[in-house]
Amino acid sequence: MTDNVEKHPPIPEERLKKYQDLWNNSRSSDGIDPDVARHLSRVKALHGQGIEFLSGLNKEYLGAFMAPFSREVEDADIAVVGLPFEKSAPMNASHKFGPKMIRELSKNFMGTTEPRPDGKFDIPFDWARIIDYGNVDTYGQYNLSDEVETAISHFEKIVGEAGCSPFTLGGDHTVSYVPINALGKRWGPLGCIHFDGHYDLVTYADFPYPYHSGNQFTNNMQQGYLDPERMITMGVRGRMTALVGGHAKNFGVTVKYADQCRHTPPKEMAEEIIAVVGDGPTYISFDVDGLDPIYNSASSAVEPFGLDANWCWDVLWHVRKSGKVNLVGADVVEYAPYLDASNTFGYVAAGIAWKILCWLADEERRRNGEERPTVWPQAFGNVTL
Ligand SMILES: [Mn+2]
Repeated sequence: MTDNVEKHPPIPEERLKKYQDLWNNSRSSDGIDPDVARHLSRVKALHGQGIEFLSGLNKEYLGAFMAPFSREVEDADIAVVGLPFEKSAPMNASHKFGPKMIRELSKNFMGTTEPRPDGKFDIPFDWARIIDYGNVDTYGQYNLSDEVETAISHFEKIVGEAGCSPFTLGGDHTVSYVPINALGKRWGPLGCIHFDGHYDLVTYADFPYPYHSGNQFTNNMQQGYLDPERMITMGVRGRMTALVGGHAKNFGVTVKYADQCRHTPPKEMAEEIIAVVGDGPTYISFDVDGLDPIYNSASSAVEPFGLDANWCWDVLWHVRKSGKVNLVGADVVEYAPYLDASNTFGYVAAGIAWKILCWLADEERRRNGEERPTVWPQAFGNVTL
C-alpha cells in the first residue's frame, strides 16, 4: 500500500460530456440496427413492446418463441406444432412434456430477433407469418398408431391443405414420421440433415410395428417420401452402432460418427452436407441425444462422447449461409424435461430450435418472394420499459 498513487490520465472532458449526455438522454433503441428498429416499432404498435423485453408481461398468452397461438393455418407460413409422444421411448421418459417445456423455456430468454455470426440480425417474425399451433392432443389414445394417425390428420391440414412449413417439437423421435410424410407428399422426396446418436434406420423386418422412434425414416423411405441418398446423419455412436450400420449402408444413408464429426471443422462438414442433400426439398431432424451429455443428458438413450452444441450451430450456419439448401421443415425431438432439473438441456434444445426456426423463416421469405410479417392477434397491454 502506498500513498503516492500515480493516477491514469482522466477521460478527456469532451468524451466525458458525451457519456453524460448519453446517460441523461439516450434510450437503448437509439442507434440500433434499422431493420430491428422497424420490427420493434411494428410490434410496439401492436401493443406488444414487451414481447421483445423481459418485463411484467404475462407470457402465458404467447406461444413458442413468442409466436401467437393460432390454428388459422391458412393465414400462416410456418406452424410450430407440439407432438407429445413418448410411448416408444426405450428407457427413461417424460418426452410427452417436451413440447410444453421447450415452449416455456423459449419464452424465458428469447426475444423476437437473433444476432447472427455475420453481424446481421434474424428477424423471423417480420419475414414470415409464424404461429404456434399448440400441441396435437392425443389424450386417451393408448395406442401409438392411433396417436400417429391423429397427428397425420392435423398435418394433412397444416402442410397438405394450407402449405405451411412445419416446425415440430417432440416428443420421442416417432414424431418425425408425420411431418416428413406430409412434406414428402407436398414437395416430393425429401433430403434430410439428421443429428442423432443413433441411425434410427430400423426396418419392419427387424421390428414389425408401423410406427416407432427407430423407423420414422425407413417407413418414409419405403413409401418414396424420403430419399436415403440425400440423407446425412451426424453424431452416431454407442449402442446399436455396429448392428444397425448395415441398414445405413444398404439404404445408402451417409453417416458421420460422433468421433469423425469432432475432427471435422464446421465449414467442411457443411460442404459435405450440401453435397449430399443437394438443392431439393430438405428437412432437418435434430435428436438431442446426438449432443454430448454435457449439452443434453435429458433423453432416453444417452450416449457419452457426442456432438458439441456450438459445433452443430456452426455447421447449420455454414449450410444456411451457402444459400444452396432448400429447407422446408424441421424438428427438435427426444427432450425429456423430467430428467432436466436445472432446465439447462431444455435451454439448449430451445436455442437450437430457435436458430433453425430463424433459418426456416428466411427460407419462407425467399420462397414467397416477399416478407409476410407475423401479426399478434391478442392484446398484450401496453408494456413500457
Ligand atoms: Mn433418434
